[in-house]
Amino acid sequence: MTLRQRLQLYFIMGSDDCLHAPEQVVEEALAGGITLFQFREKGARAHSDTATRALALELQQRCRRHDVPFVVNDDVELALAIGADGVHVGQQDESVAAIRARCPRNFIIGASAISREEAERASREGADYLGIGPVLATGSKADAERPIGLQGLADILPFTGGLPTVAIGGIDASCCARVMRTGVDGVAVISAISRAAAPRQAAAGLKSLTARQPAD
Ligand code: TZP
Ligand code: MG
Repeated sequence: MTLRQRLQLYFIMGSDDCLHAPEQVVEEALAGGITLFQFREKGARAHSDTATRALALELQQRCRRHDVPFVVNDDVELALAIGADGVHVGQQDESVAAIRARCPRNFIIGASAISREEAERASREGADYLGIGPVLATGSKADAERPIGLQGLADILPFTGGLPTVAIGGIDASCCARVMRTGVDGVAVISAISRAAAPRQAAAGLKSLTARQPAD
């Protein structure tokens, strides 16, 4: 499967995002068909360093059993130490160029972008994919910027240098099909799965809504 295909249903989660045990939520999300997982441990209830590493290893093993790539948010050292498949960085984190210079060639580097300029720079620096947003209002990121909307998303897509793209921010089953019609390769969600009463069913529903039809 190509990275572009892997972006179809990108689940992001840390312990603070979950209503149930993180291991259980990830297992259900995997059973529901997520195609990529990002470990993003932040917030008030986030674990300490030792516990973070232990949880990362536990979730990584579960992803491996389902052949789903495991990416770490922000923390390049943790990602390298545990042999993660890659890292995802925002604009405040280490630059894509610096990470590219010190990581194995097949290490996936994802970058966040909220504007044409950020998308162009990440692409120039060697990012493997772009996470664009927040598209809609989100309750899952304390310092989130103002949402760009579906039109804002569509306006950035021509400037991604052909990189695979995933939309993020406030996406759930009610808007997923509209988001996909902008031309992104997939959607990245936290709460639509992590806070769902039934994460497996939530993931499975999003999976079918993100499936490309032959005519697309
Ligand atoms: N980056 C931009 S929006 C966001 C991140 C990490 C949070 C997305 O969470 P949700 O619950 O899917 O809106
Ligand atoms: Mg970050």
